[in-house]
Formats: sequence, C-alpha cells, structure tokens
Amino acid sequence: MKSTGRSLLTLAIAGVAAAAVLTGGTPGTAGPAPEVAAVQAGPTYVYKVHAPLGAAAQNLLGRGFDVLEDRDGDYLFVLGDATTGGALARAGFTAVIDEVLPAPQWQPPAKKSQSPTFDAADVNETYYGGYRTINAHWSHLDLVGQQYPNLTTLVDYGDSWRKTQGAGGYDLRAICITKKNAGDCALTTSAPKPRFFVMGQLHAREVTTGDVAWRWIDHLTSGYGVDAEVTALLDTTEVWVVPIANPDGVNIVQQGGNSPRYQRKNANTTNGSNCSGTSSSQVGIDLNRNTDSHWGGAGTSSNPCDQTYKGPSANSEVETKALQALWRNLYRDRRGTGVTDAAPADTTGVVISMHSYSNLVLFPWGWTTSYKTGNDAPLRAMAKDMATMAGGWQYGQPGEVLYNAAGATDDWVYDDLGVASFVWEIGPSSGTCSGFFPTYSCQASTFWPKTKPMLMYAAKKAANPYGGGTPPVGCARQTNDTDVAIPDNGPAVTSTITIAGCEGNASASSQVEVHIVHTYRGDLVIDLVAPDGTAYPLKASDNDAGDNIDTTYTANVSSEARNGAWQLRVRDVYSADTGTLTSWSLTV
Ligand code: 0X9
Ligand code: ZN
Repeated sequence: MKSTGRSLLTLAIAGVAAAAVLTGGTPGTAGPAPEVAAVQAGPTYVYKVHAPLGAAAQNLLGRGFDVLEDRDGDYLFVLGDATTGGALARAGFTAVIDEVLPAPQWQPPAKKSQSPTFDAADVNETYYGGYRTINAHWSHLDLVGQQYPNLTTLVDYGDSWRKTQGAGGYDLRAICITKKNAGDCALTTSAPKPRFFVMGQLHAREVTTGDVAWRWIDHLTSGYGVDAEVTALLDTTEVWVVPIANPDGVNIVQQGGNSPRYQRKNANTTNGSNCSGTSSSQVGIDLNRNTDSHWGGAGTSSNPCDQTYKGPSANSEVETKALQALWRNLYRDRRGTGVTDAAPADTTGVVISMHSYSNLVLFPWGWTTSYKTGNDAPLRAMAKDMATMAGGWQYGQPGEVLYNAAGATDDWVYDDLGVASFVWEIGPSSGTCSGFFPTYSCQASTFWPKTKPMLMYAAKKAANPYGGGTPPVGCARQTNDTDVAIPDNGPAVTSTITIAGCEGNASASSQVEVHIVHTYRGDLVIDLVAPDGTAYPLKASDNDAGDNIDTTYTANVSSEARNGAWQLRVRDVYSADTGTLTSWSLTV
C-alpha cells in the first residue's frame, strides 16, 4: 500500500488546518449506492502514523482508526479521508500522508443484481478488471456442484444480514469437497475424515482472498483423478471452502465497479445508519471483532461507524452466528476454557481465515501476547512452514508482529473448539500487487502460485496438526521393503501391504511397483491378491532372459474395497535361476 513515490505526497499533519489543505483533491467518482449509504465521497488517504508496538498501537486501534495490517518499524498505516489527518492529530498522534489513492473511472459491474436467483451466465460477471461478483461466486458453486456430484456437497449455512431483513442480501454458502463416501460432508462432528476449512472475504474489501478460494475450488475439483496429490488429499480429507464469508459487504465493494469501495464490515445498519459512507466511516459490524472470544478487548471499537466496530454485543451478527454454528457442526470441542489449556495432541482439523494484506501468517492468541496458547509450539511450527513456503513471510501471534485484536473468528475457532487456526494476510505491503485492490493479473501471477502450496500443506495437516494423532496413512502409497527369497521352480511366496483408513473401492488404475533381483525374469509369475483373495495377474512367465524386475504395473481392481491386506504373490516356475523380492509399493 505504501507508495514508492511517497515523498511528493508526504505532508506533516499539524492539526485540522493541514488536513484541510488536502480537501481540494480529486472529487469523488464513486457511483450510486443503491442499498446503503456507503459512498466514498472523496479520495482515500493512507496516513503513516507513529505508533510503536504496545500502548501506542493499541491506543490507535482502540480509537477506531482504520489501521492497516502493515507495520514499518515504529509506524502503522491508517486508511481514511481528508479529515482523518486532523482526527489523528487531535488524538495526539504524529502522522504524515503516505499516499492518496487515485480514484479510477466509475464502471459498474456488468450486472448488479443481488437477486438470489442464479443462472450459468452469472459465472462470468466481474468487476474491477476480473474480480468475480457474488453472483459469479454463487453460480460457480452451483456449476461445480453440478459438474462434480461425486466430489462436492453444497451447504447453505445461513442468511446474510440484508437477507434476514428482506432487503436483498444473500445465502451464506459453503462447499465441501472430498471423494464422497458414506458419512462424508455430513453436518456432524463424527464424520469419518479430518476437515480442512478455508474462508475468504470475511473482510469484504480483501478481494484477493475470494479469488484464491475460487481457484482452490477449481484446483481440487478438476484435479481429482488427474493430480496425484489432489487425489490423495480428497481421498482422505474433507475440504470446506467458504469463498465469501461476508457477501453483503462484498456487494458494497463491487458496487464501486472499477473503483471498488473500501467496505470491510457487514451491512448491518441498525447501530450506525448515519455513518457517512467515507472509507473511515462505514456502516456495519467488523465480523473479525464480533465473536465472544474476548469480545470488546484490545483493538476493538465501540463506535458504530468505525472499521473495527465490535457490534452491540458478542456474537450479535447473523454472519458470526452462522459461521460458529457451522464450525460447531464440523469440529468436536477438544479444548478446556483456560487461556493456556491445550487441545489434545490428536485433535484434527485446520481452519484458515484468509485476509489481506502484509505477507503474514498469524495464529492465536490474537487478543493478547501475554499468553501463548497451550498448542503454541505446533501452531508456530506450522506458521513457520507456511511463511517459508510463501517466500519468507513474517509469522507470529498478531501482537508479536503487528497489534492485538480481540473477538476475531480465528481466535474463536481455537478458543471454543481447540482447532488449529490461522490467518493469512495475503499480499505485499508495497510495490507491485500491494494493497486491498491489486490489479487482477496479480491473482494469477503472484497470489495463486504462492497460496496453492500453502493450501495443500495446510489441508494435509488437518489429519494431525498437533503431531500426536494417527499419521495420515489413508490411501497414500505404501511400501513393503522386507526381502523375500523366491525359491527356484518352487512354491509361490507373498509379501503383504495393509491399507487402513482409506474408504471406498480401489482405483481402476491402481499402481503396483515391483522390485525383484533375479537372473532370469522370464521364470516369474506375479499376481496382486486383493484382501478378499481375488488374484489379479500382473505378469506371466515367458522367455525373457533379462535380469531383475523394476516395473510399475497398473491393475484394474475397482471392484475391490481398498481397506485390507493386499498381497504381492511371486512364483518361479522354471528351474535354474533364483532371486529375491526386495520391495513393492501399492497405491490403490
Ligand atoms: O485486524 C484484523 O482483523 C486482521 N487484519 S486485517 O488487516 N485483514 O483486518 C488480523 C486478525 C488477526 N487475528 C486476531 N487478531 N485474532
Ligand atoms: Zn482482514
């Protein structure tokens, strides 16, 4: 967000007067706001504010300034309008204007309907150079659901605030993606597979996160049976995606078209209907300050127009309540209520709340740095792995790298359920692809390539994030490398691989990799024997005089259940040569 040519715009704020110098900027170009008063009347300013870690940072946050997720030494950055500089000065902060954000030409989305009726054409509806509208996202879910019925389950987990008011609004929607077997994706904590959950756009203006969610859904559904890593993941894990956790807020953002609005919160106007609609005075409740995990603590505001408004009471918002109900249906509560109580080491599940920006991986506690969680070591280790994968992001508890903020959903997930929970702040603080609204091409060039391996990593970790559970054996390739001598022209010998925790039937192209040391391989007959005793020939005897076998055979064993004891059976059927089965591997 920080501009490279900052010096031209930098101006010390000495109080109201200095701020006034800047009010003659570009007149507002935002378009009409049909649903709520969310018009950004003028240019958006980024102020660089002296606020070292600790009391000063918390004071800034506590006063409700729109503090960006970005720190430069002793300085934080605040988003606002021309008057915000004066307000900062009056509150005792030293601030300079860091950047005045240009206001591009108004260009509405192709279609702005927020009708809950969708058609396939909506899937192509975009704004701001390619970002998908909510209609597009919801149509995408419907299309993916139609196209991949064996992999997907669509869940309507509630209504947005506007929908509850009969004023437009949206369903709250999730998709569960897995190779579906009995019991999978059921809204019960006893479902058989571990669960990975990722959500985007809880903060509406953080548009990168919705786009990453879209690509992740496509990557999984189109990759099953094609990409071995995706196939193994979906065979063993449920992947839950909420692409847009705050659709009402995103509706406000996309109403800006090519000049997206900076709406962060939901659209609930009950407590602040007369907020001016500038980027520093918006309707709504911050859904990342609204939960009952230390609600009203550090970094929360009581002013309804502030960006970090915590709401009138803990869990007051329908979006908050609906997410919590969903999570409680997906995860068993594994943690006590003490601040340092650990969830058991065999707790399963990982939840990622995607935000932007500042290239950070964060984990609880976010409400304080006075305590580490009881699962700090594995959470920190995972955060480090993900930060490294991203190319060297910072990681830590929010207050260690930025500021404390209470009432967030990420804290709630860990607090209430003990599930491993992270926030990613996707995107750099400065330069190309920085800010809330990066050029759309940044999604393909930068954010998806970075987040794809992080998502795969986090999803695989859902089986055993804290390290004390059953290793995720599942359907992964397994090897038996115990040597078995093959007697000359003698009885068959066998070697066993047992598959457990891998539901369903085996693949029509199961892979059997065989390594045998032998001086005349034409002597050998090899079969794969399924757990029910059915033999599948892999190789017959012949006149091949060559040494050794190092071959991967493909077997159609799709009528066999995967779980059970599989055998490789080898027999030498001619005299004169002997050998040893040294290892074999099976992927069913
Ligand atoms: O302040 C937030 O809600 C998040 N940053 S953002 O700039 N995307 O708004 C960070 C939340 C970190 N987690 C907790 N404080 N629990
Ligand atoms: Zn955010």
